[in-house]
Order: sequence, then structure tokens, then C-alpha cells
Amino acid sequence: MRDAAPQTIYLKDYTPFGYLIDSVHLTFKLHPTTTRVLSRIAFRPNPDATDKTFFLHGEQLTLISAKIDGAEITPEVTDEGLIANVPDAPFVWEAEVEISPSTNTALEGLYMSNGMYCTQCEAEGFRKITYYPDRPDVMATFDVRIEGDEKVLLSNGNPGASGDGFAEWSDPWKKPAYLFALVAGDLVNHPGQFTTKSGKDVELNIWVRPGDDGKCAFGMQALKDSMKWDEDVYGREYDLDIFNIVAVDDFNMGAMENKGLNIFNSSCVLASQATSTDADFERIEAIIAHEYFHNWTGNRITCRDWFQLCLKEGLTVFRDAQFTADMRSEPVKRIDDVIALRARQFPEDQGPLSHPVRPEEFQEINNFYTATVYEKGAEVIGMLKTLVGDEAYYQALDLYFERHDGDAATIEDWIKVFEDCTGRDLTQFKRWYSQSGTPKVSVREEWQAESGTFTLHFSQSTAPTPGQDVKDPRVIPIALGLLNPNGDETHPTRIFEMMEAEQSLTFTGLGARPIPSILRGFSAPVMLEQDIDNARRAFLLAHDTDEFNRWEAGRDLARDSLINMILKDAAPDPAYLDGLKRVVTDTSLDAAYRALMLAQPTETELAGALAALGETPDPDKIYAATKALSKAKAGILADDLHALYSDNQPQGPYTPDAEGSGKRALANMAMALLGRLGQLDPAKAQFATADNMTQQIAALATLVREGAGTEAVQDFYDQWKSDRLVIDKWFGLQAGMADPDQAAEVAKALTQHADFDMKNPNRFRATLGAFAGNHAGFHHATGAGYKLLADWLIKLDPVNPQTTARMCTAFQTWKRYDSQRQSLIRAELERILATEGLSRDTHEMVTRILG
Ligand code: 0A1
Ligand code: ZN
Repeated sequence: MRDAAPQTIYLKDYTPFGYLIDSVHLTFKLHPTTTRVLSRIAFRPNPDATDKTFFLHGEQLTLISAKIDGAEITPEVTDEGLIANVPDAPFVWEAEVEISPSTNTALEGLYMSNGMYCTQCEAEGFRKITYYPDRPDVMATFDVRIEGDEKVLLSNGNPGASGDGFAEWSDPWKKPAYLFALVAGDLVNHPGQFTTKSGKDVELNIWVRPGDDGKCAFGMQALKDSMKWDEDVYGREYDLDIFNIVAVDDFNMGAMENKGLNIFNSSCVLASQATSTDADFERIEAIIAHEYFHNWTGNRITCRDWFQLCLKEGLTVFRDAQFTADMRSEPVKRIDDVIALRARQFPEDQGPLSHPVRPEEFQEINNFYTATVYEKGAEVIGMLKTLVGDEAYYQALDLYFERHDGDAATIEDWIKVFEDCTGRDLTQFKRWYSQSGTPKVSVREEWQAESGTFTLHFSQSTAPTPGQDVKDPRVIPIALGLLNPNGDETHPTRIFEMMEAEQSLTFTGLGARPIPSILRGFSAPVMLEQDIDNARRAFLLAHDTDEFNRWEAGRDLARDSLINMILKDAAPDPAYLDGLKRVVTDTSLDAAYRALMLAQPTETELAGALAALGETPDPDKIYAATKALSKAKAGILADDLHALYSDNQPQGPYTPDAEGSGKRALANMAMALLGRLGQLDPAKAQFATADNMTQQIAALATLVREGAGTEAVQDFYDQWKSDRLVIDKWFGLQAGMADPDQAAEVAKALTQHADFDMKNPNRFRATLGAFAGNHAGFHHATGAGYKLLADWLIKLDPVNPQTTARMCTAFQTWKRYDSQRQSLIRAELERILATEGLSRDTHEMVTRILG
């Protein structure tokens, strides 16, 4: 529960802890309500620290006893930890505490999920397990003994002695407490094996509840692929005898990279053809890779303090994106990532929650596991790689691993390896880490026909963000190329390094006015403003050699058409529809890419685009325009849809690879558009006969969208009621697709369903998160949507503050909307804030959102 005055922590106040740790020994005597944790920790004074206060973090612990060098002491205990007098020489700290895992619904520290014990210690959960300097710059080797009746008893590192009712584990690598993990349960394993490039055998396991063992093969393969990829691309080898993954049903996030014992939300590791969609398979592969890659970027080299979170997260997201691009399709992965960045990071960066990639202050660090730290953090690394080139990038990474292995490092350390490797001064580039907000880059073209000179005049600016009124120019790598009017590329992609507020680039000796293709591959996370017409966009859609920009041209046409439909009651733009038809029926193009072309901006994205134009988004009009445009697309493609549908049914057994997924995506788009024409037979047949979840749920969505899904919704439930991950999809689909006028009622009814369980974050998010994503439903003029979400956030907060706080972001764009909606939302936010005993997490989020 929240203190009277929440405390703000500042990056500038960093000081090292007064003591170093030589070893940690922990014994766990497991019990659902009275687990005993015995710690024996060898401390010695830290010669680099001036403050010698011996403060150990500790929350929700019952202290049974404490000793220093064997002598019982009585430390000064508060809600946040304890202080003891200690010698100015090496000493041994011993403590015994009692905790209650089964009543720990916050899912932080040691808790229980379906009868199984598990831990989540990042960021500050270890302090709920025992008294400890719970900060990432305090690193130690851990020896752990677990006593319990469960069949499987796991911790970090390599296994030691084990026997009836106990197991010992020993982790030879120094680590911060946030990477500690323990699991105990009656689990079964899916085993595997990997031999590293230097010939070391590693035992692999995925541990799951009995019954889930048929859903592990894909994850195991993804793990092996990740291990091989990190050796091949980054030269990084695994460093223990065993690597364990455990699937847990109740988990606040996706997964956690605990040393040698990764713990996963079961939705991010369990996969099967019948129950997982192609998107699930791709996500699972990426998350397994992400957690595995953390072994080097996060574990061997960790963060000095939580302000440096992007040091491990930005880099690891960047690495997992490279992996997915290599395993699947590079342009498709890039387009998917940019769609996600614009959907999640741009609104954050342009609203009240805007913060730098490396924040400089926080109240609750759990509120900073954000799209900015993760996804923009990865974009910053991508820009760095573009600026220095591939060769220098990998040299700098080698130096980073060599210089900082075993360290708790900072962004300064990271930047320095690039400076030392390349001789470049990266002072200005570092602004990407310190300045928040999305830069706007405007381009003006100038053509001088007589001299054949073409100039691009660029300017950059960033709007003020909370706490940062003035922005300095950043280094922006702008990838660009030129086409001639015939559509041939005359100037291949080059990188223009923009460093000033205004800067120009001139091309000479041109025979005709060229057509520039700017910000290829989305080479920087900026908003590009170009004064170009639809004919130009249609030209790029037809001819651009850069697959990203080709897609972008189509996306811009769709967005502008929608905006004109919304603001001017215009008809759908024929230039867009014609161009789309040409691309979508071009069988020389990849099916996945054509499916991406067929998708249109979401309602939420359109609301953002309207707000960026200074217009107030009207959710009902946006909803209607989106529907009208998809009908128009169905109309223009009417003669092609049956062929698109049948020609893209993958042949042979189901495989969740890029090719099969791409074809299913395109065929499912065609099925959805046939639905818009009232042709529901393909969807009905597919729903009844599908042998995989991708096709089954796409068919169900088509039927629901066309108001013909009642029976199928029930059949789907009956078929899958014993599979919790599929039932999450069932909740999500109904809440997310409900008609706007009924959405709040539908979502409310779902929260009253016997299978709704607010203690399970997946189920809560599937229902209320999906509802908040139903743009016109959530933003219904009555305010019923806002009230429903606020009611549930108030209920969830005392149970699980982390998930509550994260879901408050549904309100972050509130100032975009009309004054009536704004006052409805403000009232709900104030109601949440007035709740007695509100958690620090939710208090901080709501306060920031209110601004
Ligand atoms: N480090 C993990 C994400 C993570 C963060 C916090 C958690 O609990 C509050 C759990 C997981 C990752 O990047 O995958
Ligand atoms: Zn991560």
C-alpha cells in the first residue's frame, strides 16, 4: 500500500552500496502460508563507497532472527527494510524470515500459481523473499537449497545434491538479486540438448503442468535456434550445464530471463497447431530468443541501476528482432515492428507518459517497462548500427562483451565502446537517450530543371514533453534513394546523417526531376512530413524498390483516404484502391507482404493521425469510415477474392513458418473481405473444418464482424473450454469486436462469466485490455466504457498493482478527445486516484496521466 508521500528516485543521486558480497547461501523451507527463508551472506566493506549505512531492503517479511558473525542482533525494521550496525571488516549476515506465497496475488517475489511455487524478482521482488541489498549493482554467486515435497525443485545455475524432499543448486556466475529464481511443483519436462560451438553439452528442459507437454516442441526448437544464432551472429556461447524454462499461468509480463531458469507466462511458450495462431508461434519464438539473448545482454552484463534498463532491454529487443528477421522475412518483420511502434510507443512519447529512453526519475520502476524503453530503445540501437556500419557495430559489441563482462554497466559505458571502436564523437547521438518525444522531420523538395539539380531541404523539431520544454537537434540517420519518372532506381539507398535543425542534401547532373524515397526501412523513429500528393504515393506504391517504403506509400494513401472520409465525407480514394488492387494481385510478391498491404490503419491509429493534424477524433466517424473503406476494398477486389482465398491455402501439413503464415494471412484477409460482401460460406466452412487455430479464429472473427457469429462463439467455447489459453482468445475476441453500442455491456457480461478470473493477468487483459482496444466501444459517448474499466482497475489494484498500473495506459490519450469525453475520463481518473490505499504503482500512473 502507498506511503503518504510517494518518493521520487533520481538518476543523478546514484551512489554505490557500502558493501560487496562474496557469497549468498539461501535455504527455502517451502510451505504455502509459512515458507521459511534462511540466508547466509558474506559481506565486506566496499572500498569505492563512502556511505556505509547497512540498509537491507525487505518488504512483507516476518523477521524471525538476525545474526552478525553468529551473534544474534535486533535490527531497526521498517516497512521497507532494516538497518543494522555492522563491523568495518568482512562479516557474515544470517537471517531467517517467514513469507506467505499462497496469499501473494501481486505475483512479485515468491508466489503460487496453480499449486506451483514460482518467483518473479525483476525489478524489486527479491526484497519480498528475504532481506537483501536489492539493487542490480550488487552482484554475487548464489548457492540455494530447496526443501519441499514437490517433485521438481529448481533454481539458478547448475544442479548440486538432491534427494527426497530437497535439491541444491549453485550458480557460479555473479548476478544481481533480480535474476534469482526458484520453482517448485509437480511438473513434467520436455527435454532437449544443445552442444555449444566449443563442444560443451547443455541439457535443456521446458517444464510445464502435466497435460501441457504436447505444447513444448516448438519452444524447444526456438531455444536451440536462438542458441545457435547467438553463437553465429554475436559469437556468444551459453555458460552453464543446464538451461531450464518453466511455464507459469499467472505472470504479470511475458517472460523473465533469470539466470539458467527462465520463467515464462504460459501464453509465451506453449504452442500447438490446434491452439496457437501463426502470430502466437512467431511471438513465442521471439520471446524465447529474447530471454535467451538476455544471458549475455542483461545477465553477464547487467545494469548499474534501473535507470539503465534500456541498456539490456533495448539491445535485447534489437537482437531478437534481428533473429526474427533472419528466421523469417526481413521486410515483413520491419513493417510489423513499425506498426507496433506507432501503435504503442508513439502515443506514449507524445502524451503525458512521455519519458526518455533512459528515464531520469521514477517513483515505481515497474511503471517503466515501457514501449519507450524497450522498442524505442531498440530503434536507437538500430540507428547506431546504421550510422557506424555493420562491421564497426559487431566490433563494438565484441569490445562491449570483453570490457564489461561481469559488470553492472551504464549507457555511458555502452556509448564509449562505440566511440572507442570508431573514433566518432557520439555526444549528440546520446540525446536519443535523454530527450523524450518523437521528432518530426519535414522535407521540402527543390528542382532546378536548367542545371539538373535536385535539393532536399530537411528540418527537424520535437514538441515539448513533460519536464522537457526545449529540445536540441538529434542525429537522425535518414536512408534515402532516388527513382526516375519511369520508376527505375537511379540512386540506391544511402544514409544522410542529419545533425542540425535544418539541413539540405543536393543531387546534381540529373536529366529529369527524380522521385525521392525517404526514410527507407524506417531508418529513424520519427514522424516524416512530406508535401506530396497521392499521385506520388501511388507511384511509390507501384515502383519503390524499398519494400518498407512501398508498403508505407500504400499505408499513407489508406490513411489519407480515411481522413478525408472522416473529415470531408469523401468517398474512398480511387488512387488508393487501384494501387492496392495492383499490388495485392501481383503474385510475384510475397503473400505475407500482400496481406500487410491489405490491412488498413486501426481506429486508434487514425485517432492519433487526426490529433496530429489538430483535429478532434470522433470515434463513431472513425468506426464508420474504417468499415466503409474495407467495404470499398472488398468491392474493387470482388473478382479477385475467391482466387486470393483459394490460391493461398497452404498445401501439405501445417507449418507455422513464414511462407505458410503469409499465405494463411492473405487468404484470411480475402475471407474477411468476402464477408464484407455478405459472402459468408468460406468463413462458415473454414470455421467448421480448420485444423489450426489461425484459420479457426480468423473464420470466427469474420462471422462475428458480420453479425453472424452467435452460434460459432458458443461452439468455440464448447470446443475449447478446458484450454485456458484458447479461452483467453475467446474473451478477447468478443470484447474487442463487440458492436460499439453494446461493447461495454458485452465486456461487463464477460467479467461476470464463470471463467473470468481477475487474479489471472492473462484473463484480465484478454477481457478488459481487448475492450479498451475496441476504440469506438471504449470511447462510447455515454462514458460507460470508461466507467467499466475504472471500476475494474479499482478492484484489481489491491490484488495486483503492477497489472492495474499498466492497464491505466488505456487512458493516456484522453486529451485527444472532445471536451465531453475528456471530462468523463477525468472523472474516472480522479475516482481511481481517490481510492483509499491505492498502490504506489497506480498512483504514479494516474497522476502522470492526469498531468
Ligand atoms: N526482463 C523481462 C521482463 C520483465 C520485467 C518485469 C517483470 O516483472 C515486473 C517480469 C518480466 C524481459 O524483458 O523479458
Ligand atoms: Zn527483456
